Amino acid sequence: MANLILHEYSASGNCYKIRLTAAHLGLKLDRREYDIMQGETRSDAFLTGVNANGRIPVLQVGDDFLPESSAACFYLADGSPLIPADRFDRADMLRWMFWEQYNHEPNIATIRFWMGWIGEDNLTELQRAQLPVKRAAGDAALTLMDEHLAQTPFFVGGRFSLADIALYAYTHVCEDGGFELHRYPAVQAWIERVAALPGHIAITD
Ligand SMILES: N[C@@H](CCC(=O)N[C@@H](CS)C(=O)NCC(=O)O)C(=O)O
Repeated sequence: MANLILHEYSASGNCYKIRLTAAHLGLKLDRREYDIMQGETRSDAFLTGVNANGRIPVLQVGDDFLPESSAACFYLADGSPLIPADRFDRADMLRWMFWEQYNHEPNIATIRFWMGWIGEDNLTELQRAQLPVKRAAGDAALTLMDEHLAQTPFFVGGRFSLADIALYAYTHVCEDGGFELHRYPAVQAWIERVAALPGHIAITD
């Protein structure tokens, strides 16, 4: 495989998904840090050279740049046991990854960022108005996960896959945004299962 560089902000769960995938696969990533609080992903150099969408993570593969955490995880894990061999299970894995991006991350990750990085007192009027809506949507996502995980040890086919990595990243730190994990016992047990797997690394690693 070509040289791999992760353009990232290391506290971001989206960036952690890629590091966690690489760790499970034993792949080495070089890391370039950008301070998103200082707008470093909005510079002309970043927009023209790394990602026109102005966001991290971006996985650089040789001279090619791949934004979007799910796409980057899929690139790294292609052909490995982190992607189910069964056709239906493979699509089901994508179902959970798309769901994470639409129903989970915009609520749970956004509230974590607002609370932990911007600070509740510094929210705009619009953010303040959106807070209860996003909290309810985040709790609905955790409830759906809890119901699913009460039936199965991992999200797809009873085996650890990219779906678990995508959902673990922001779920295990959701209390940073004030979500209460003790209300979701099957999610809590799954978090412990994922963290106990060989090859696991922490978001702070
Ligand atoms: N859907 C994207 C989300 C990327 C994203 O929202 N990145 C945030 C940090 S987690 C960012 O770069 N924010 C800085 C900015 O928007 O300027 C993914 O999964 O990679």
